[in-house]
Amino acid sequence: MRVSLGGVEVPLEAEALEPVEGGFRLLGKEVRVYSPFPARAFFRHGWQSWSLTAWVDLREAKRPLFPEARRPQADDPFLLGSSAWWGSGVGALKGSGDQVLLLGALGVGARVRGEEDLLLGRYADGEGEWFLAYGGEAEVFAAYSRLLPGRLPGRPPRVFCTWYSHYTGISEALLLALLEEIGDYPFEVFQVDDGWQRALGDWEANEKFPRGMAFLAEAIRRKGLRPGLWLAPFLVTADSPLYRKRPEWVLRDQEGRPLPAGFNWGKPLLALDAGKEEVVEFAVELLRKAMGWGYDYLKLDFLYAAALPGAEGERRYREALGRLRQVAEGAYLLFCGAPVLASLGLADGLRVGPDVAPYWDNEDRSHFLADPTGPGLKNALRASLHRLWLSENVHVDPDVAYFRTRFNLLRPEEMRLQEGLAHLTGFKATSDPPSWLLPEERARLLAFLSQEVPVRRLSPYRLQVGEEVLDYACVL
Ligand code: 9PG
Repeated sequence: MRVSLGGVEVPLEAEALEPVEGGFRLLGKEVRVYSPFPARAFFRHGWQSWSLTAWVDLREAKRPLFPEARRPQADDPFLLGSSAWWGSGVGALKGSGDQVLLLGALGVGARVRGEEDLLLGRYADGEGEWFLAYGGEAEVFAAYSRLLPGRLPGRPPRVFCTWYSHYTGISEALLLALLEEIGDYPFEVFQVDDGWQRALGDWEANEKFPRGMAFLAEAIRRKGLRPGLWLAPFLVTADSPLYRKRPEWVLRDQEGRPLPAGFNWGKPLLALDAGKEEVVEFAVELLRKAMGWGYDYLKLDFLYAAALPGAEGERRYREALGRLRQVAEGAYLLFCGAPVLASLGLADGLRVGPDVAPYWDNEDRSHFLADPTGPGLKNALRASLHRLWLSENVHVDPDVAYFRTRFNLLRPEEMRLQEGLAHLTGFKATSDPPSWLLPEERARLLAFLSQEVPVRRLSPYRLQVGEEVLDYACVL
């Protein structure tokens, strides 16, 4: 069959077809759409928060991400393993002009492949619906986002997050001192990140938190802030007590070997099988426990583990996370390291890029290991910038902004680019302790948190933020 889209004829193969606002709705386990123009670039949508999301040049050879052990933590391993360009759920083509052809799944568990003359969409299992559109980049992505699930609880929060200054080096004494320090700034959430727990799977306060997590939550509340806590509910390592106690909870391959779930903290990671009722109950109890301590802002991290091996696991993921959403109805859930499209409608906030870091780029990892998912401002900006179209579905979290020059290799103009995304999305977070800041940096942090600066999108990759024009061409 063929359809007429924005004045051009587009041949396609699908089981059914109907016009909808802004394009067409297609049906099929596999659909093929033939491009009306020779495509040069493919919008490659990464699977989870940290995955590469950008326009890629179709004429350039794809380089395999190295080492293989990191792949499950970087993206849907299928996307990385194929020699063709595949994206997660949605893909788009661009030629020499401004027009874009977009094919996006309306259900979970789909992938889209891009070639010079073709967009091929495929659901991992079963039939599903698709959206097809042709037009300006902003318009086609906006039309797609309107058909996806959403949940926008008020405006995004202003967060002090402990990760990007103290990393795992946090303790009760240090956090109590930090709470004193930030008292004069209009934060709403004080979020305790990784470093408080005994081990992955062993979610009790470690010896650095002698009075326990409920005590800390109470101290945070007394300062007028909402207590936030980091959790990775579906992750364990081979030396986790939970793994030794419940080896049968771990996600395994056909041969019964634990499925690799990435590599972090210097160890290989394993995933809990979110298809098992006991595992979901464990996660439910974990959230209940954290909320019982007084935390009602939860950063649920490394969530891709609940969906491995990739698109095939997204239905299971959505069911499990739907259960967590129910028990934490009143809490703010920030999803991180999470399959992006499968999280819509469940997450309040969603990290849409890799971690920032106080440097621009780790070239060894980004370039020589062909891994664009590692911490660094360049990688973080690139992915976040290409996911701003999700802003009507979820609070888009571009990660924290930096104001400090202490312990920081970033140049001021690089930090501004990150600050610009925070102004645009409204998700304002930092990890900079005021005591690390110079007087003018403190003033800038205060203005960042307390002022609403008008933001105008001059083009998809240029922003006017207040008086300043920010050009993101350096990360494209
Ligand atoms: C805590 C951190 C912070 C951070 C999260 C997540 O691909 N990687 O190597 C990789 C490592 C760490 C990481 C993300 C990716 O960080 O995004 O905000 O909470 O965990 O350990």
